[in-house]
Amino acid sequence: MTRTLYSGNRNASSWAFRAWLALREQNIDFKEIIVDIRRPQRWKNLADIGSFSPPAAVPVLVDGESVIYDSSAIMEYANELGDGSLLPKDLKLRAQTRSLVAWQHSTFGKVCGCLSFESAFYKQKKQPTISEVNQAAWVYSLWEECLIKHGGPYLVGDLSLADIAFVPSVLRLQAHCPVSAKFPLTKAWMQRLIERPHVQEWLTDAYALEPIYCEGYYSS
Ligand SMILES: N[C@@H](CCC(=O)N[C@@H](CS)C(=O)NCC(=O)O)C(=O)O
Repeated sequence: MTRTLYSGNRNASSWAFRAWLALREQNIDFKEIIVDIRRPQRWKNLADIGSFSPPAAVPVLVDGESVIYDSSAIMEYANELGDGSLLPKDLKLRAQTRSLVAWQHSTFGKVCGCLSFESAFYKQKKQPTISEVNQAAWVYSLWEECLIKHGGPYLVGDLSLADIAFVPSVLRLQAHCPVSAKFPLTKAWMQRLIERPHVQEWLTDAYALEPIYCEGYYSS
């Protein structure tokens, strides 16, 4: 096995989760090395990653001589190594799928920014603020529109990179701001995503870990 994914702690690395999930959904063989990104060991461990991958972050996929860094590049690579089914054949639908992935990748972290991926695993959840509830409802309405437009069962029809990209956000948002009956398709889509066997595999490990508390979570 020459393919190695350097990933992160199951309850902390949302980016590694996306890359790992795309590889798994495409049945790609890989060895996994979990890099401990908790403080204080985080700095030394990521510096070590920096010795072969310029961003000094996880995930990184090393495939023979190739070093593929950044979750979105790994997700695209997984799709191309596999059967290509995670991007639609139709040009415009493919562009829309990539737009959703790019949105998640670029600015989606600002949506309920204090509700981190780590916080999805806290036993004691904080009460969301009104702003967080409104932001989550706005996102749910946009997901609902996608599901109506493309007919489901996933955001652009069949399971795609867009669904995979949003899994960590689905977990952190729904853990704090449950979807209302106004968005039935979104509610069913979230459930469908979470129930996927590979998602469950990651989550079983994540819930078994000691939570990682983020500063300011309970006071924001
Ligand atoms: N854009 C990168 C983000 C990766 C990232 O921020 N990973 C975190 C762990 S979840 C990390 O390694 N951060 C180290 C740092 O930013 O210094 C990707 O999609 O892979």
